[in-house]
Amino acid sequence: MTKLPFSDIQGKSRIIKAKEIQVELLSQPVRYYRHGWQSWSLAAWTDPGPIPVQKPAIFHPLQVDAEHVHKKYLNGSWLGAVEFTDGNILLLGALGTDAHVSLVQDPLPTTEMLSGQSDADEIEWFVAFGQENVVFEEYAEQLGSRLGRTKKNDAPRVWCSWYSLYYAIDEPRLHRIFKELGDLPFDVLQVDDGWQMDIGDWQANRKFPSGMKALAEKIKSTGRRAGLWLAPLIATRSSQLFREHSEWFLRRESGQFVSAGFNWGERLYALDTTRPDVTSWLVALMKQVRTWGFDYIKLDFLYGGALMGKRFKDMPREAAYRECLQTLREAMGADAFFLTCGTPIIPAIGICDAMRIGPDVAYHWEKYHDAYLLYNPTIPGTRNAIRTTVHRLWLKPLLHIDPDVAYFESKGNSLTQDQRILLQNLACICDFKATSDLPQWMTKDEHDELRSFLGTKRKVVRTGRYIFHVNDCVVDFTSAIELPEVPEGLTALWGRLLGWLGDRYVILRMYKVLNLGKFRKRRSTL
Ligand code: 9PG
Repeated sequence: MTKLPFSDIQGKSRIIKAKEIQVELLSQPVRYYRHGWQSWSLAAWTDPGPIPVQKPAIFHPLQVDAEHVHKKYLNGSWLGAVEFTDGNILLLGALGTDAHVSLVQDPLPTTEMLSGQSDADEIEWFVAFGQENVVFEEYAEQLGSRLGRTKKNDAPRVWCSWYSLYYAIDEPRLHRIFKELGDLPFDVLQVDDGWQMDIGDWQANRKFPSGMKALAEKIKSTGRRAGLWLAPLIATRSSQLFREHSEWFLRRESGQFVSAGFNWGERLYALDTTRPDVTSWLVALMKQVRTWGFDYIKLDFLYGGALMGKRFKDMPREAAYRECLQTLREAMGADAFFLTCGTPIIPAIGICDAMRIGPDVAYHWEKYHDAYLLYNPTIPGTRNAIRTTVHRLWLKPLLHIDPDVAYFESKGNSLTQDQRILLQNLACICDFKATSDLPQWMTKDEHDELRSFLGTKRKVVRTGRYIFHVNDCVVDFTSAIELPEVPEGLTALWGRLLGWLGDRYVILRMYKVLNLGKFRKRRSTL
């Protein structure tokens, strides 16, 4: 254990090799920067007290780091920081994979400490005190020189099928939309979830009778790159992959399958990516996608490759994940644009071109039951997306950061104009422009706004933690940042009941029915 007195880091940053490290704080911090594990997990400055464990627990593997979610003290993945009354911050950050930072009390004498722990051997730690932007910039710089930087050109401008159509995609509908997008300046048309046979079975389903090669060709005939979504590291129990190769899936020491959470109305399982047969299958899959003609590849639910379990190769879980990403990258080729989503953050640096850095946006700002009853800041919702994304902007020098899509259409959208404009400005701040809006649903003005958004670069200056000047307009994200109040009394009880029902799938199945209703309604307007 390496102990670092505060006086050792005043005025200079330090890089220290250790398996465990503790940095003593001189005074009580006023805020704590918690950094969630993967794209969707919360990253935010919060009060230094604990916040409730988000619910339902069945989602934990796909929303947080399930290994640390029940810890009573403040903690985060790879890094942690504290802010003092004078506005300066102290950051402790790992420069490698498989590390965790907590804010702990040393009982004798009572002092608080930032404590870093590596699950692997000794790693390098970055420690710095000072102005927030300077400290994070230096941390990113150090990460970049060890893990790599992948930002080359501007990020492509993307139209993505998910946020307007969800599962309501099929061949004729997509063909029509590709045509209706006309000459809007998109570089990529990306087909999201809904084309595949099952999660695990990555062949075209019945809705795409001409197959995926024909679909990619259709996109390319519009003069754009073809993009495709896959979730290659997980599978549902019903998939052919799981039924035929259950031995490929990650298990615990006890032999039980490791849960990768719950989605698509089903339990999810994760591949053991250290098995040679799994690696060959993944390589063949990536090559297949390239052969079809897609070269913008959005790989999602990637956390599945970094869950705790007993692997074929005995190695730390995040190092295994990084190795798998490297294999995927090599298989898809250096010329493919590789977007990671649902990805553990630090292990993906230097490998992918772009990374989703927050939860999904949605047509709503925040849902009462998600925010206040389940206390879930990870679930899709625009407020959740903005909050976490704004807290991860420091990653920008390393790779393209994806804040998820911006909306222009107001039809069927419960976001206010101001909230939509916040998303549009966030896209400009991230330098990553994507939307899912359908031309036929936009008014003439909305269509023009989208064209100008895609066609012009806005000037961005950051003037505060949450305040920016974008083309001389002040953009203030404060309204998205605050976390919901901690539920008490009856609300807390009601939340617990809802979480319990969720864990027993009752609510989740109801959700599926409700969502299907939503998709049907949407489809009928197409
Ligand atoms: C397709 C979508 C889109 C989207 C991805 C991902 O339960 N969850 O917490 C949860 C989070 C995100 C999510 C789905 C579920 O969305 O981020 O862009 O590709 O999958 O299914």
